[in-house]
Amino acid sequence: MNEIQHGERAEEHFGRHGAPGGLSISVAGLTLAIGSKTFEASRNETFEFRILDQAGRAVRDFDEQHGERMHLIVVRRDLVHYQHLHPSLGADGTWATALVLPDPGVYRAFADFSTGGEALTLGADLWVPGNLKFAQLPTPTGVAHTEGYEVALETGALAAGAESSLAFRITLRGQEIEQLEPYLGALGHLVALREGDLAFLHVHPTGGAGAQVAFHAMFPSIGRYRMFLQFAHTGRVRTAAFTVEVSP
Ligand SMILES: [Cu+2]
Repeated sequence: MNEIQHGERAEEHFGRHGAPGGLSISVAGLTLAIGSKTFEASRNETFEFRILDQAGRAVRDFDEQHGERMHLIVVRRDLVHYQHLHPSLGADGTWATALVLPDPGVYRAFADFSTGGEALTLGADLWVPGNLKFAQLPTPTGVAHTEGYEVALETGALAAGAESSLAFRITLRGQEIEQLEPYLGALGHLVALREGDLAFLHVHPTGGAGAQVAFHAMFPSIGRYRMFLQFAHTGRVRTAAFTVEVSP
């Protein structure tokens, strides 16, 4: 695991450009260019995109982060239907992956990558026409359930602009699981998105053991955030989602 040193974190969280990631389709001369942005609900489609430089050429050299050269996060704008995919890179610089968008709505696609040593998260919207039913953000809670697992969030009060420690403990049928399995070079992967604009926070794994995995996160402002924890157990990746409230 490429553990990021403490002092470098603030810069990585906010980028060198002063803002959280994922809010823009173009940052630092690099632009996310997507193929078709309109999808049919529940249909298995191919999603293609490229990262273009200022001259409009597709970037083809990407650095590995957490064992992959591209992390693609897709979530509906009301923060349901979270997906985390690893597209493959074609020789011409086109990234491609199968993608199913389950229900109508507007989705946000985040391309999270590093090139030339610079880590960036670019974002663009995808559309699924149809009869829209938006979900309310669930109220904050310290426990989430997924596929029979209960995941408990152990943290103190979360404060804007300060580094927060987040730990998760995973039980199955009332018993702590014996050992989390490695996923993306750590014992889990966590993405936090801000309600209202879907600002994308970089969160770094800080360790863990047995049934517990821990992270450091920097929430840039007050407000509510939806956190998506992914962990591996019995050979499968599971996703648990939490709403948290960040105070001044
Ligand atoms: Cu990934």
